[in-house]
Amino acid sequence: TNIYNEIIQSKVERQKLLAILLDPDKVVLENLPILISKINQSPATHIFIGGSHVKTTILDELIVKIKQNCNLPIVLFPGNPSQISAKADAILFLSLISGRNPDYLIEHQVKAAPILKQTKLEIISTGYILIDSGTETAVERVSKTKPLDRSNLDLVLGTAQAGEMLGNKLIYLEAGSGAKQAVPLEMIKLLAQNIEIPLLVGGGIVDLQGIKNAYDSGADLVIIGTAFEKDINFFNP
Ligand code: 1GP
Repeated sequence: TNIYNEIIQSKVERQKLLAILLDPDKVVLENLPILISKINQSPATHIFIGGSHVKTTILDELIVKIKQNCNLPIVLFPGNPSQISAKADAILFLSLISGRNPDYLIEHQVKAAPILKQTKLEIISTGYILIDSGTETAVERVSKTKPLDRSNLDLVLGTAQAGEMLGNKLIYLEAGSGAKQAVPLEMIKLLAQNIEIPLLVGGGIVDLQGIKNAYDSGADLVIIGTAFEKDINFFNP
């Protein structure tokens, strides 16, 4: 299967997608069976794995264990080239286009390319746009880049469109994990109406209504990390 083609197909059919983001540093392997059963009962369509400062050496093991009991595609969402595992299905090959730090625009990608060539991972180039959420998030701290102003819609749109023109296959609009405020809905609307490629939205979405609002505004895929991490019953009906 080709994960990107399935995302495109879902967009065409207006079927909304949901990714649960697991931070491998925070997953306790003993708790994995219950975590996986909760994921299997949830509406999730994808598992994203990553974080800004993953130090784990258990990444391969974690992915293998998830795959034993869960059929969802596993997509790496790496903070740096050490967070690559050939055991996953795909990788968001990120470029932090809201920032002006060359390390996160091209340097890490140059280091990652030969490693990725050794794997069968599906490479999904992704324009990653960090939006200000009021307080500093891990992405901002680790990448040493400034997020884009929440009110500067023209700049955010120009950034997304440039990302698309550069050949990115996805745009990921990010408030940052655990953000106090999610991305503004009018920003999602504006981007959804003015780019062709699928729009991913995450960061600071803490309830089911927040997910619905993002979908209604035009997000094709929503990422939930912290809310599910804090409450394993987050998706219970
Ligand atoms: C972070 O967008 C994801 O990259 C998810 O954020 O942890 O706030 O859900 P949360």
